[in-house]
Amino acid sequence: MSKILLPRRRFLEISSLSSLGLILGGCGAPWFEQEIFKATEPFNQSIESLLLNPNKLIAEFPTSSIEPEALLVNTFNATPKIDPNKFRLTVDGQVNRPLSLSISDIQKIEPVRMTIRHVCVEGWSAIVSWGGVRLRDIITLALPKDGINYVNFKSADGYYESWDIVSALHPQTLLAYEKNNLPLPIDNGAPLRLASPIKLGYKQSKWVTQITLLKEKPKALGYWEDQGYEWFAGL
Ligand SMILES: Nc1nc2c(c(=O)[nH]1)N[C@H]1C(S)=C(S)[C@@H](COP(=O)(O)O)O[C@H]1N2
Ligand SMILES: [Mo]
Repeated sequence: MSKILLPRRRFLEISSLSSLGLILGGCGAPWFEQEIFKATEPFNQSIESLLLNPNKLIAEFPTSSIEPEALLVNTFNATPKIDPNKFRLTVDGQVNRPLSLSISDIQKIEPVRMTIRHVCVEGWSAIVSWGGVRLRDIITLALPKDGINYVNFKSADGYYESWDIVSALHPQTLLAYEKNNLPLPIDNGAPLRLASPIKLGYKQSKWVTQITLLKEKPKALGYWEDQGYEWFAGL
């Protein structure tokens, strides 16, 4: 997975402080240096071993194979209206540090880009380049408790999804804010959507507003799953 090329100033910002430091530093909290230090220590054996596990990476495509017209907008409710200045991503559930992140907080986390195939069960696919942050980086920031098995995602249009924790922590599972090297269009889920080469299209929630870490599988599995579609939906 290639890193996004950044202007030099931005690169220095990112390389000189950890993502965690930048975000917590923004809160002006006096305890933040101490917290950064703590977060580098093993905080959770099971999540930690998943993060260290050599996940099988899915081969990516060269950017020359992007199919700009092939990604069809597939939205089942009305496209939500989100004010990017007021937008917050909530991370809660079984975590030691619940988060409420603004777009600029999220853009301080190390950005990554990947070019992958998006596959919709309705019989189409598209090679797309996504840019954003690894979901695992957001989950790590929230200091997850031991024994988490599932992640629930709520979207601003009422869509909802749940994933297994292993897939959620896969290094190619992103919260994307760019599509094909441009800011993510509203119709494709701006400001933040899931993107991953390991799951079918309907697992990849657009307009994600809330991420909840869970020990138990939720009763409501997902918008399509609750109408009979497969839950794991791996590719
Ligand atoms: N919030 C939300 N996320 C969603 C959907 C939706 O209707 N609402 N549709 C899903 C389906 S079936 C697919 S194939 C992809 C389509 O993404 P796109 O509209 O960016 O092409 O989004 C998925 N995520
Ligand atoms: Mo889909």
